[in-house]
Amino acid sequence: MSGEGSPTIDPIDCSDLRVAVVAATWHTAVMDGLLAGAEKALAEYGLEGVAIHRVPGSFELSVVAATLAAQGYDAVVALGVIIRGGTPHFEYVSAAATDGLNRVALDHQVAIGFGVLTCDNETQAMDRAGLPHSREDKGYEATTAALHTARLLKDIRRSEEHTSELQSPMYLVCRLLLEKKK
Ligand code: DLZ
Repeated sequence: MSGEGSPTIDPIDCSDLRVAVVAATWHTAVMDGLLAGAEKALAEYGLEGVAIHRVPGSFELSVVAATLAAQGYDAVVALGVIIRGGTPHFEYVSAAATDGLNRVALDHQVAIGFGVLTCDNETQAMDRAGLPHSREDKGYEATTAALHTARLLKDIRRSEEHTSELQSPMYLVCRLLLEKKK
């Protein structure tokens, strides 16, 4: 996948959202770049003091994301770097992280920022890590995607609540009584 076509989106206020970051530890230099990108985005969107939970590898991201989602977080940003080696392990860890995080999003209806790089080598990963010479900043991108999705989910739920309030029998009776009084 190329980074071409990625949208430019303006920051929105997300200071009312509960957000957490879960980050793997493999490939330290790349992870440092992803984390810095995530922190930059969180600050731009009005979020301070967001907890960062470290897990050993990308395989462990999903279970921690699921626990955070079950605790009621609006968005969980997952960061990891998986680099292809000489064995099929790459495929298993990549699939576990991707499928696992997607499952958390759907099962908990929570915004998940997918900031897991799956690369052939370290150079490719460095190029996407938001470091001074990188072309892309996937930590920033994944965080902004999660925040915009969380905002949208919250807005949809609010308007749904409002619509069902307007349709409740109590509301309709009150409306009728008020109309009669006029
Ligand atoms: C084992 C492993 C390997 C080979 N490569 C990576 C990697 O490139 N990136 C990553 O985040 N984690 C890797 N891991 C560790 C697994 O994700 C996991 O932590 C271990 O298999 C222990 O469950």
